[in-house]
Amino acid sequence: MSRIRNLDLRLIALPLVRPFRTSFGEDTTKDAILLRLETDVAEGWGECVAGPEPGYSEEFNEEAWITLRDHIAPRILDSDISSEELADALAGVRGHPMAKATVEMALLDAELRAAGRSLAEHLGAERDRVACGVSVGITSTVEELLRQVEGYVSEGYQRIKLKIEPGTDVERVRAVREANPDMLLSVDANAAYAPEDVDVFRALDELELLMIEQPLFYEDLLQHAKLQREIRTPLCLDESIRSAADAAAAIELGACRIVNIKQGRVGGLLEAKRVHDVGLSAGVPVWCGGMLETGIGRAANLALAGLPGFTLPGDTSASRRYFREDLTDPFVLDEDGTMAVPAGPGLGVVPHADRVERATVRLERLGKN
Ligand code: OSB
Ligand code: MG
Repeated sequence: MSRIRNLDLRLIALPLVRPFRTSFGEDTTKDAILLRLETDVAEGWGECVAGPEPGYSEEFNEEAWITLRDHIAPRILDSDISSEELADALAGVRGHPMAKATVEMALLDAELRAAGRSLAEHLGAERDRVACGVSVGITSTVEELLRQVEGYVSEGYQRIKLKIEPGTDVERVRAVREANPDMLLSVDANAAYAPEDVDVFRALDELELLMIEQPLFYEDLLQHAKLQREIRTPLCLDESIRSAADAAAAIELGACRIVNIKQGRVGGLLEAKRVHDVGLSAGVPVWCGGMLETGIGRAANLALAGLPGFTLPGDTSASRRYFREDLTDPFVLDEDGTMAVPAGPGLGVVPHADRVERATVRLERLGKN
């Protein structure tokens, strides 16, 4: 057992190659908290998936920073708590899954680095390459959307996901479908619709979509179950699934037929694996979502996506889809639309110190020295 000596909290801002617009907002930079954790024997890195605004979920950077500094750090600093024991050690902090997941990622990275084992191996990954899709933001025109989609298709992405919102939906999706008749195509509403919008979903139901992601309010499993009974296209839940228990409930209720797994949303990689296990034993396909992560969080996502139940292409896109220069060596899409699962110890990546420095907006060191 090794002692957790200190934690560096860092807020970074990294320019995106193009603005990313969803039904809840637009980002032009990736603003994220990075955590560097140091034990007696190793260092580990974690990336928090919260953004600057509480638009996707309740958590946001300023709040996650305070949670990490004032409520999480005091419970683990100078202790020899392991990643397995972390959830219990943090049980006194309700909620805040994204903040908790950040520490778990860094602790796993440090432990596995010390042990010389990869995260993928530790989680039970069975693949060394994973199928990748791409999430396309809401554009100002349909022409621009078609142009972006064409670019991603030519790069080899195996599935295209279009962000939609009320008023920017059926017509756009139909245009993309007509230009790409055989493409695996899905849509993501980020909870922007109401049960009364059922006609939109009936129209989308004609477009041979792989899935419709999070159409309705994030706390409403019942309405998702009712909508799923009205259409053939599988519903996929993202925001609504915050734990393995949520996944089991949603599946049993018939609220979804596919689950998007994001380690940050469910409180960490270990719970993400349990969500995967629920899907696998119920015969429900899962896939790895994304939150525009830098190479640090991307490495963790790829390790997770190597598990056997991840049978659909993930939002695990290449570094160049997001950043001109990633914080790590770039993740590259192979021509066949797959990406390699990192095989080195821990996350298998280390951020470049100079790039991290340049992107840093704020730094706070916690613990001794
Ligand atoms: O709903 O999946 C989402 C990005 C930020 C917040 C929510 C979502 C997304 C994406 C992008 O769709 C996925 C990615 O490429 O990382
Ligand atoms: Mg989503």
